[in-house]
Amino acid sequence: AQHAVQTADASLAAEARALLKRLGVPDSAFATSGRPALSPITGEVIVHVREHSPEEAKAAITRAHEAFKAWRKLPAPKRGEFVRLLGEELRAAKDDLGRLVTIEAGKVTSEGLGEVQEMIDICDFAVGLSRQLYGLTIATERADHRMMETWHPVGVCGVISAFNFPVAVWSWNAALALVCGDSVVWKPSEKMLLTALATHAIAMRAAKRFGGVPDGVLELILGGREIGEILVDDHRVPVLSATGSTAMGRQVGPKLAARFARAILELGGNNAAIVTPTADLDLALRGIAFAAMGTAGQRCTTLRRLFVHDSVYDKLVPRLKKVYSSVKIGDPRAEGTLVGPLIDKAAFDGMERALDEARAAGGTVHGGGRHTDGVAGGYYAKPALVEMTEQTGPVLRETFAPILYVMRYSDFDKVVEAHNAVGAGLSSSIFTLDMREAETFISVTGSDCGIANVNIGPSGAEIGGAFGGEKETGGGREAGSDSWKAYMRRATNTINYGKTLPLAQGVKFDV
Ligand code: UN1
Repeated sequence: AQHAVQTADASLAAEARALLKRLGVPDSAFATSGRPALSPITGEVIVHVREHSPEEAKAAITRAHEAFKAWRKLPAPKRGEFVRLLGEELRAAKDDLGRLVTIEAGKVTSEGLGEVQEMIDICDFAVGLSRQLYGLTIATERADHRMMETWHPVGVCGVISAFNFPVAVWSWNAALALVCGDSVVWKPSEKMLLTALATHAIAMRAAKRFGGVPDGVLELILGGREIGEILVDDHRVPVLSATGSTAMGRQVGPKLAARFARAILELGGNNAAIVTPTADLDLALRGIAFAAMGTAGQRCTTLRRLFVHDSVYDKLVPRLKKVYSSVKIGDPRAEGTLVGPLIDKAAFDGMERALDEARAAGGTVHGGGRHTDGVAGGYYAKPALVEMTEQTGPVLRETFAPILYVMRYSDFDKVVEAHNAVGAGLSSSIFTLDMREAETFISVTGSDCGIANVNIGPSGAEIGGAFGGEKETGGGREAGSDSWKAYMRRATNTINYGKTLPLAQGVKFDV
């Protein structure tokens, strides 16, 4: 198997180019002068992609703005029909697009496919939603009046997505925005140009089948930060969903606030789990391993801090160390690989730096360092388990790499406090069979995160729930539940069907 992987490397670029062709990406997307699109599997360049100029980006927003004017008039269930076709096209392309996610983002095969499955799931969700964009009818205090609310499309929805979920994040936003009657302009991570091009081509096929999708309803703009800024600054973009670091959110958030645009911010996480005395340790072990090492620690929901009760620490942590030292790291295409490459050298260096800081802060590091066996190029890291005596130094921030900081605790109230004592507030979990602990953890005095789980790790959320977090995570919610409301504007309507004009609050104004 080792040999097969080595020889397959020679054809990685060729395979990726064949996938792009099959997925319908036109040759005009590529130019030798463009930005190199790399695979983190080997670090090799697959192809050079033509990026957009600022003028082209502005023109795309203009097209989207014009398209919105027509799209908003189509009944929502009809818009849902387009999203249904998008889901069908994604189903047909699942294997190819999943494989391309593996090649471009370095995700292991099942996670590459899983990412496309999330896209399909949100399409299904949005199709149902297209017949459920309900407003309330409200009791009015005036006779012969009716009060109700209507939800209207809001305009162009900008989407800025990160490298780690290169296509799913677009779909959570786009599927909802489309049924809500918005048009969408997408600026993907400059590290993820190929999967973005492929996704756009898939969506264009669905649009063609649908027939009546106005040109510009879905736009893709490729480029670096300056292209993203155009989307952030353009007043014709009333809602912008941005996924990335807290540092990025600090730049984007105030700019959107200055022009009163709606921000859906999906920023950093520093997610924790608590393992209590009654925890099912077999289950906890698996939950922790997937959440901490899966996707090579590059999910915003990745488990980064683990609090283990004194009474189970010496049972759980040695087992965890064993799992860490035996987990299969390597080419994400190879069967059985659980941990693929980091996205690039900067990510690996960031991990090394955090581990040095942890050592300096008194931590004991198990694992870590570069994995080189059986891989040709790329930055593969050995996942690190770091025993810390206190929550300090690098434990307090997000390092986008497979590092799990482990700490002991003895008091439940204090551990909940420690759990919440970081900047981010995305996801969290508790492993316990004690009903009081479980309920307290998800209660008002428990976890302060947007996601709080019991006997499940913090990562791997389904699309049916609202996804997002509090504090430095940015407060945005995407995907399920009533997240759709962020993509629409609400009008409150009061209708007088009587012959007099009673005023609210009993005010008299007789002229
Ligand atoms: C992200 O890392 O950007 O819950 C999102 C999860 C996925 C989404 C992660 N459904 O892990």
